[in-house]
Formats: sequence, C-alpha cells, structure tokens
Amino acid sequence: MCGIVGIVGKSNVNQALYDGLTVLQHRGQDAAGIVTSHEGRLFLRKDNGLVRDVFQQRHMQRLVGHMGIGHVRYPTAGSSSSAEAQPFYVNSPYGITLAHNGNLTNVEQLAKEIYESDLRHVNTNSDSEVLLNVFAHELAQRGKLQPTEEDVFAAVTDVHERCLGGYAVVAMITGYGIVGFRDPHGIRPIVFGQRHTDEGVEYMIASESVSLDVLGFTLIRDLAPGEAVYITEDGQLHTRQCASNPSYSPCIFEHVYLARPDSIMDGISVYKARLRMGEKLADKILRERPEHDIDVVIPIPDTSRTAALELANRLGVKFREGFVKNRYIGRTFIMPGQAARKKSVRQKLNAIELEFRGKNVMLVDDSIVRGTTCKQIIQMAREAGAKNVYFCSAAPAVRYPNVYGIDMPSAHELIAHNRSTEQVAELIGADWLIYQDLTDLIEAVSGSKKIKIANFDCAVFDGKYVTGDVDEAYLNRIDQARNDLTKAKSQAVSAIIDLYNN
Ligand code: PIN
Repeated sequence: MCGIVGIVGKSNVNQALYDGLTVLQHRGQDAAGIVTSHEGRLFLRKDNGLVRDVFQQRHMQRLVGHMGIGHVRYPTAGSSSSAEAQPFYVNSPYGITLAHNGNLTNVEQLAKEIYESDLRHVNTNSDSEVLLNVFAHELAQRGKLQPTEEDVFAAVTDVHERCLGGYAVVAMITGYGIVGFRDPHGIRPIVFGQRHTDEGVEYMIASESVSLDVLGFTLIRDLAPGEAVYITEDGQLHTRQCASNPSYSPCIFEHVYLARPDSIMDGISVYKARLRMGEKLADKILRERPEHDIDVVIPIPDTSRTAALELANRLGVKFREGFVKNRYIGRTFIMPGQAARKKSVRQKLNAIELEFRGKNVMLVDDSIVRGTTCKQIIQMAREAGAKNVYFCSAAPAVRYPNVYGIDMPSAHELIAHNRSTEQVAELIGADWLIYQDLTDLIEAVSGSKKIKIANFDCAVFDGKYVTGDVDEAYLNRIDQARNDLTKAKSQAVSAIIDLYNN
C-alpha cells in the first residue's frame, strides 16, 4: 500500500506536496519522494525514510515549480531499496515521472514486452517502473511533438488494455500537465479536488480525501474505475472514461484498516463504516451468546477504537482504554554482540492493570493477519489479571494473500489459512474468538446509501480475485519471491552483525 499526490497549482507546490504526503504517511513509511516541474526541467528528491526525514530545507528549496507529484511507499512485492523509491522517471517522450499505488499481476509478461517489443529498458524490480514504461511507450506511439488531452487519454486506454491488477496512478508530463488514473476495477483509491486562490483554481489528486481536506482543497469526487483526469499545466481540467469494460470493485480492506477514518472513499465515510462494523459485531455476539458475561470492551489501539466504541454501546457494556500505545517508539539499533531483535509488542503497548484485574474482557482489533501480535496482547491481558480474554476481529478471517498492493504475508503465514475459528482461537490463546461475517462487513461498508459499487474486492477473505487472472501458479510465484526476499534480508542482517563482532 502506498500514498500518491499530484498538484497543479498557481505558485510553488513543494510545501503543499510535502504536507499532502505527511497526511498520507499511514499509507507507507518506507520511502518518500517528490518531483516538481519548472520551465521544462524536473526537480526530484526521493529516499528511504519518513517524509519528515527524507526532505530537508535544502531539498525543499530545490523543488521549484507550479506542478508536481509525490509518493510514500510501503514495500509490496519487490525489495525496499532506495533505488525503488518513487516517483520514477523516463526521459522519452517529453520527460515523464510517475508514482503508483497498487500492484500489477502481469508484470513479468509486461517487463518482457517492454524489452522485446517496446525496446525500452527497465532498471529495477518495481512494477511502477514497468507501468511508467508502458504509459510512456503508448504516449510515444501517438507520435506528437506536443501531446493533447486526447493523446494522454488514448495512452491511458492502452495502459488499461495491457496492465492487469490494482493501480491508482499520478504521472507528470514535463511542461504539459498531470494525469491521474485508476484501474478498470477501481481496486485502489484515488480522488481529486480543487481550491480557489487569487491567482486562479488549483487542482489536487490524492489517494485519500483527507489529504485534500488539510490543504484546503474541496473534494470533487473519486475517479471512477478506468477513468482518468488530466490537468494541464495552465490549469485546464479534463476527465475521460478510458476503460472499455469498467466494473466497480474497490478494496474493502481500505475500510477495515488501511485508510484514515476521516477519509471519504468512494462516497463512503471510513469512520462510519467502522462504526457499523462495531454494530454488526455486537449483533453477532448477541446471536452467538445472548447471555454473554463481558464486563468491559477494550480496543487495541488505534484503528479498532471506532468499531470497539460502537460495539460497546450496542452491547451496553463499558468501553475502556486498557492499552496505552507509545507513539514515539524508537529504532532498533544493532549493537556489537547483540542479535537484531524485533521490537516486542510490550515495548509498543502497555496494559492498564485496573481495567483487566478480575474481569472478562473483550479485546477488539481491526483484523487478525499473522496472529502474532494478538497472541502477545492476549497474553498481556492475562498477565494484567483478566479472568477471561475474549477477542473480536472487525474483519473476517484473513485467509488468502493480497495481490493488489497490500503488503500481506503469503498464505502459509496467515494464521487463519486452512484453519477454523476454533483453531485460531486456540493458537492465539483466546477464550472466545469472534470474526466479523463477510456479509456483515460488506453491509457495514456499503451502509444504507445506494452506491454504485458492483462488488468489493474481498479476496483476502474469500480468495476471489476480481481481475480474474490470479491462479495457483501466480500465488506460488509471489510466495517464492517473498521467501527469497526474507532470506536475503536476514542474510544481510547476519552479515552486518558479523561485521560488528569481528
Ligand atoms: C492497527 C493495525 N492492525 C492491527 C493491523 C496483527 C494484525 N494487525 C493488523 C492488527 S494500527 S496480528 O493501524 O496500527 O492501529 O495479530 O495478526 O499479528
């Protein structure tokens, strides 16, 4: 999962891009980048790290220009070297830079085509670079000295025909404008909005509406699946449906935990969706155990708070903050003679004993993925004196990998893969485990409003991949790639430790 922004403004956009990315920091803390365009030249700064660490005063001063795009990265399928920080750049045609959120499922085929047929060179393992080259190639095919909006939209149409998967994209064509587009299933989110200044109207494209809010832009709307928006450097806005057969299947996991609660996504308030998840969970609890003995509902900070609050309200049970999260958790330094250890949950969360002692506690989290964290948290609740520890997941059991850009472990690492609720409860040490039903989650997110969404992408819960091209062989390949990456990373860490020790 990543965050993207693009702004066509009337004065320098560097600060606005920085602020827009900072608001999207929850979508990726691994790397950040901004590129701006001024008088036909590009200015780029990107590196691994948080937005506040990557951009220093000296970098910001160089990022001049009235239009630019930015990116925060969360590693997905590829490795996490700084060479793969975005935006990516190709100089032909026109000088195009691109930032992307999502994952292409036919990247191997595309990389081959790019090299063998399009005669282009790809320099990293990132599918964003592949996407950029496909877009650049299709735009070059128009053969124009100056691209029009028709040319840009025709290139996006061709991208949709060649690229499969989930993608939300911003691309800047130096000296011409910024284009934003969304895959034909609308899996990953993207919105656009405007703000009025004395110099005229400025436009912004972003992953989430919250990014527009804080910069004083008004949300115009989400891009529809397959749709593109093109804003020229002088501030003309054009939109076009570029896919021949679009269908609306946004990723439901955005509402479970990826997006900020103050975002409106595909016309749905993420906050309200989470409140309704809590209501649905309460109803399920009452169905399963009308005579339940829950004394207190305790959220596991932060995402689950909204659902837990409404769950407690509906049950008529006390809601209490039993865990305090350290917001300033430090880095893990590798010292000579020490093995590199991951920060334990205990360093991040601390239990307030008086909320646990002698009580039947219902802990609530947004989801259970590997099950490692919730196992430790349940243990902490017991050590704090809880009589019984019950556990609620606001999402259904995560049983299948994600292939559309969420950093989700492969199937065998998912605790619920091929396991029943009872088996998972036993493994994590819960006295009672309640998962949200998928139909309830869908209803919670849809709400009562009539929305245009055909069906959500719920693949991590039901194994149905909306792009239709994901088979066992593909899943095995990404599984293997992930294992290789993990192995390479642990070998690198061991090498560093050896270096210190010798
Ligand atoms: C919570 C994010 N949320 C917490 C992510 C942990 C599953 N985990 C998914 C729960 S927040 S595990 O946004 O950081 O507040 O129990 O499956 O290991």
